[in-house]
Amino acid sequence: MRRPNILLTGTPGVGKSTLGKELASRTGLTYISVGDLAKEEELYEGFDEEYECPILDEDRVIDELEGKMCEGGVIVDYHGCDFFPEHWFHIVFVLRADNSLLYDRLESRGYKGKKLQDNIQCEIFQTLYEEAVLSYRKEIVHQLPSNTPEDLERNLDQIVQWVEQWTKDNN
Ligand code: DAT
Repeated sequence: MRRPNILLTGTPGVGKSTLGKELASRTGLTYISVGDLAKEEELYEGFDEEYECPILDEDRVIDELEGKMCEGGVIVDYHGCDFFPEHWFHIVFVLRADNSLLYDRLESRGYKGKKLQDNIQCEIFQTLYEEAVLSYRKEIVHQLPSNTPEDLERNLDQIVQWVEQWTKDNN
């Protein structure tokens, strides 16, 4: 049976992994965090001194995921979206959170100084939304508010419904 691939993107802290894991458990799709995958498989090509984090080796990430993406039924979570092959995804969700909430979430994750400020700016300038609409057909890119538990529940309901409809239409 064919199943769709979903991309969850947005600034760190907007709620991608929270939504992605719950979505996987409700739909049976496979959740993949690109950040976690890169850590496990060491898919890096150097170290960014300014942000004190390793630099993702995008080509190796693509090689690593290609087989699974061809099979379908994958939920990909990453705070970037312009390097994935466009044909991988049937739908793209950009999660959005209010600045003050995001600030608190990132601060409690231990972000501070420039890293914290830059991530808040990334959300203010809707960097990931712009990246998504430049990288995918506009019709498949959707923004989702991700501020409250009610938002989470609403997003889950909507996406579960979409997955069921897609699966019906494509089998
Ligand atoms: P991301 O994967 O985008 O970095 P996350 O899923 O780890 O984000 O969530 C960051 C924090 O925010 C975490 O403590 C859970 C909380 N959170 C996520 N979605 C939320 C929502 N809709 N309402 C309230 N809190 C949320």
